[in-house]
Amino acid sequence: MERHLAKIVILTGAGISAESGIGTFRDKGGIWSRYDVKDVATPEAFARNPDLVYEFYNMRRAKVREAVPNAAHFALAELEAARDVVLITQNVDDLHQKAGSRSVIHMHGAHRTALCGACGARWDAPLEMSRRDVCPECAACSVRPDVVWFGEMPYHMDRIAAALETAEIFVSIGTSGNVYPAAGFVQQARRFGAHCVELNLEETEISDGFHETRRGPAGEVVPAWVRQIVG
Ligand code: BJW
Repeated sequence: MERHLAKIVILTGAGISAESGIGTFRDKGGIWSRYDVKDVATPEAFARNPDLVYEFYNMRRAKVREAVPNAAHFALAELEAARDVVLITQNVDDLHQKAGSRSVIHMHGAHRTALCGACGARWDAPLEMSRRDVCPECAACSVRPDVVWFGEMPYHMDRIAAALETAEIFVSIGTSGNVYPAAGFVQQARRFGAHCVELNLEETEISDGFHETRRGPAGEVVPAWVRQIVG
């Protein structure tokens, strides 16, 4: 395989933003140890108690606005400038864009946009979202965070499937492999012949599916891996 010319598909998860001060979900002290998924990250939770869900995302949106990218985000932006890269993130922060990545597929949505649950319009999210907000397109009071909750279909699945089918290298960075369909991407990419690499602080649920695993903080292992690819 001509590694230097390969098409590289990258999947990132919460671990890549950990060193930027954004908490992960399932690590010790993570978001799901402080909040019950069923209270804040399902459509049913939003229907039952929208104020709690708005508060949860307002708090996280405010934190993300202050955050700055780390060496791992910058290394991936450098890689994108030098090679054929498709960058898929499960994260709803904008640290890849802040680091200079131009084309990012946000499969679980983004803090920076608001979504109208009635007409599907999107616009820049206000810092504080509330049930009083009105859609600028259709005037409905159905404004919600533009994120994918459990039981909802992740975004851009067609583009992602096409990328996985043509990947020569698939790299999974800082994701625990607990949440599908993202946790199944390594198997998809592998089936189509990609060399699969996992970069993570620890072993994960899906480590066995990779040809190669490297352990360590993203801020160290990602720049090292990128240097090896770019030369
Ligand atoms: C470091 C580090 C450092 C730390 N350096 N590394 C039964 C079986 C199979 C599937 C299902 C099932 N029952 C239900 C399902 C489906 C369900 C699912 O997967 N459930 C499982 C929990 C069982 N999935 C869905 O509902 C999804 N939709 C769906 O499946 O639609 C149908 C469909 C079918 C077929 C094809 C296509 C579609 C929707 C999932 C939505 C997930 N939403 C969330 C919230 C988004 C908004 C928000 O941010 O609030 O997405 S949940 C949360 O988990 C968030 C994340 O993106 C996602 C993944 O988490 P991630 O990124 O992996 O974080 P952690 O915390 O888990 O891991 C961090 C990792 O970093 C760890 O490994 C650390 O070691 C590492 N790390 N510091 C490097 N410094």
